[in-house]
Amino acid sequence: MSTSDARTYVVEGMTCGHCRLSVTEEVAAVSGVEAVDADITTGRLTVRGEDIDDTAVREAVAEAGYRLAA
Ligand SMILES: [Cu+2]
Repeated sequence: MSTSDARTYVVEGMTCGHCRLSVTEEVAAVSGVEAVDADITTGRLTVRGEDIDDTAVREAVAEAGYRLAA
């Protein structure tokens, strides 16, 4: 059985398509992640996958140069 689900985060500091691409690429590399969508207008980051680790997502966003809103 798949335990795939979707989680939503808010990323601070994304202002353009390059920001969006950087965050998307880093988060897509997190274990278990199947799909990532980032909206630069709202900062909303939607991550779909199995057993997603919030800490790993946070670290991936930081790796891209941004941070999650508290
Ligand atoms: Cu940018």
